[in-house]
Amino acid sequence: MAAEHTELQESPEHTTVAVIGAGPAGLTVANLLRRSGIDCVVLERRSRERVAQRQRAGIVETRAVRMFDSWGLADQVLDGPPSDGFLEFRMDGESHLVSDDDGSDGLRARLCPQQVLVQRLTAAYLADGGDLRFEVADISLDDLVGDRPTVRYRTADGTLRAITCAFVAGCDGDHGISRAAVPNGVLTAHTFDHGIGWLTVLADAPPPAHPLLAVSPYGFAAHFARGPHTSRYYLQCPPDDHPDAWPDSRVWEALRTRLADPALVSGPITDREIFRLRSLVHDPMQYGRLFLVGDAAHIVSPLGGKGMNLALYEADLFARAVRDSVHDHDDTGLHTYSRRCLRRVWNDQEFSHWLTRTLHDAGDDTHSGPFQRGLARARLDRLFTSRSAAGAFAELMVGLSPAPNADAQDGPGPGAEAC
Ligand code: RFL
Repeated sequence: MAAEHTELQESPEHTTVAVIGAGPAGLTVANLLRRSGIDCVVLERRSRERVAQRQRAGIVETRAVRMFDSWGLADQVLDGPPSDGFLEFRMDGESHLVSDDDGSDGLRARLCPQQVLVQRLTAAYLADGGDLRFEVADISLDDLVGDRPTVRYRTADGTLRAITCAFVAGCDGDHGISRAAVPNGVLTAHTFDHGIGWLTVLADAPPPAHPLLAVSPYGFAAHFARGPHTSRYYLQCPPDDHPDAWPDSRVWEALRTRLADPALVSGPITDREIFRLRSLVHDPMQYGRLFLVGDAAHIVSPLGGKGMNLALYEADLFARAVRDSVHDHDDTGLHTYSRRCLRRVWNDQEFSHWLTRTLHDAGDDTHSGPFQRGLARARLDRLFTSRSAAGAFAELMVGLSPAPNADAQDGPGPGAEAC
């Protein structure tokens, strides 16, 4: 019974960084801190098995691959072959290949499903002696603007524990407790609802030759690899639609029509859900000694493949900032964290928004009318025929813009004062 467990069982532990959440953001933060010789504790509410099964993203972008490589972690945590760098746009059945070759040298994007990255980051962290506690409950954060925040939580057997720390990394996604611990009025939420739904289906079926985005009068559809024998598909649908309205036969028929591929090979569907395309940014991404990382601070609609990759970018920035503070007493990285993150967040939101609008408007013109349809098709035509338009697109795909030297010019971010 809860009343038996309200007593704190031990005096508080101390660590330098308490990391809340063991998704891509939290596990990357933890691994990079460990590599920097900085102690941390990761608290995750789910079991190791549940965390390791969450299938979402499929590509680690070029910038993130180079980031893992710079920490000596690329071989350990990235599975799968390099992406060949091509994206296929299928317009009313006509194929256009667009390359992500931005002219830069070095490692390129890797095909690596999110759950595989999470499994490998978990294994790397534990093999390195990392402290990762699964199935914790009732986490609360106190004294975030003081020198020593306190994290309280309950273990799986109901024992109440407390950890004091120098910093909290809030890596617990959109529905976590970290952002909720910030007092009302401190953060501003910028939201956008595209008014579009997507049915997403995971199936044991052959992946496409290239990530495939299809535009047609029947609505948007996409087909992505999620492993050598696994695919993820997306079908535009009304935002209030229900998965039960999409039996297998309807899914495969709609995919064959919209992908203009009557011979598309089907397979057992293992997951099916409908979600609304929405975008969200919280500003600032810091409150006192709490730093929000990844989906805890923002949601990017999936087109463009930026959500997980942004989380990896911010994890790197945060770990470097803590390293500089702890080892060199240099707090510049902490003070500029929010502003530097938000610069990239808005950059990626714009890319994702552009791609989302363009691919939906160019298809079914009942959605936004024939004028918007004409504009969207003109944008795609420019992408397929103009070398400079293709170059700008490639730069956004690989994740190397805005350039790091531009980051360095940023001043302290809002909300940085309390740290
Ligand atoms: P996560 O992955 O949500 O992990 C948060 C972790 O925190 C835990 N947690 C808590 N732990 C302790 N206490 C609490 N109170 C807690 N509350 C939550 C959770 O159990 C979990 O383990 O956030 P993180 O680490 O910031 O990573 C973000 C990415 O997961 C996300 O951006 C991507 O999945 C977005 N996304 C995609 N991103 C890409 O880069 N490329 C893609 O192709 C791509 N496809 C997608 C996507 C997201 C999708 N969804 C969510 C609509 C496709 C889909 C369908």
